[in-house]
Amino acid sequence: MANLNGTTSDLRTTFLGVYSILKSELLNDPAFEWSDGSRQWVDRMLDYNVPGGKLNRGLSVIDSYKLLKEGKELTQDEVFLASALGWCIEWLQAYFLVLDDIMDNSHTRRGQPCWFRVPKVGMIAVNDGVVLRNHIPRILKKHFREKPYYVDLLDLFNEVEFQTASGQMIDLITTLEGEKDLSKYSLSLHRRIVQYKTAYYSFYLPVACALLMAGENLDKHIDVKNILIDMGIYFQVQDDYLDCFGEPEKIGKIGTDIEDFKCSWLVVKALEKCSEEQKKILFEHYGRPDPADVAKIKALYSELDLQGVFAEFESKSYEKLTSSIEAHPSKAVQAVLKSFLGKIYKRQK
Ligand code: DMA
Ligand code: MG
Ligand code: MG
Ligand code: MG
Repeated sequence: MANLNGTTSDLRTTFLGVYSILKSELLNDPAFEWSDGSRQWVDRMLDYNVPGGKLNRGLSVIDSYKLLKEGKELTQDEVFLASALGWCIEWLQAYFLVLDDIMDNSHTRRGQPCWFRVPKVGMIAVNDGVVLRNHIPRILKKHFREKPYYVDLLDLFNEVEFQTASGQMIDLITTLEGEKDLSKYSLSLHRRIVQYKTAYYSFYLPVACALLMAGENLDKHIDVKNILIDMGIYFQVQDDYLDCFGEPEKIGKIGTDIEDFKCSWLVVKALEKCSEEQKKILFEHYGRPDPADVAKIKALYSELDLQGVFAEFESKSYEKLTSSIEAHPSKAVQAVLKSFLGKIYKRQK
């Protein structure tokens, strides 16, 4: 393989090189009798769903591991292993997104039609999601079976998957309550949903992978975990904001939260700020598929200056997160957390 130290190629290129290796291993997995057709299907399904995102989560494993090693040059082997763990997170994300787009009735993802909307895919996408999920333990078994932290890795991925699936469940069943009475939506309900559906897998998991690789015991890093959870909550508030106010060309997806009756941060803030008159509009037009209803809700959000409310939330969150990071005793851990925060602050995609 080319260079794994990133001296002649940048980290992203190296990382993508590891994707090709993992993919070809999976396409030749001896546990299955492959045919050309099945191999081609998985090949295309992986290329469509796994590598096309920002790769923030995956790349963070390598970044974090480097910072934990305090700048010591990583060996080729360490770069490969950290990349493989990064890809396991990208696989986990692909699995959740393929299914999330079906459940949210979304149209586009990463600038292309959602996988289930591709002709001849349809509900085969459900099983593709399950296949993606099953690739994770296969990658871990192939590359980490002999490591002292193998059991902890498996346990970590299982725990985080359970938390994420539970978060997705409450994201979905909360809309049933909202349809009965929109005023049930609150900031604490929102926080619970986004903590579980987003924060654990997007923020805690990459750093936890790096910590395990560095030989650390995760039970000793509860404080790091708590900061990462808060960062994840902030990240999902951004996602909710961008669902309505982001540019589809930049975020690569068209928002559906209003149509889907979601307990979005925006609707919670709107409920907090609205007059009795405005509340009527909210109750009448939220959660309806007609673009005219959606437009009424968006106009109300602007009238309530939710852009301004969000801008304030964003800078407050940044200040709070920065001060909790600076209170951490380890400079290496501070660097990991600051690098993460820097990547998402004021993001537009
Ligand atoms: C998605 O939340 C969470 C997971 C676990 C995929 P979301 O539906 O708001 O995400 P998106 O806006 O990307 O569809
Ligand atoms: Mg979604
Ligand atoms: Mg969703
Ligand atoms: Mg969203």
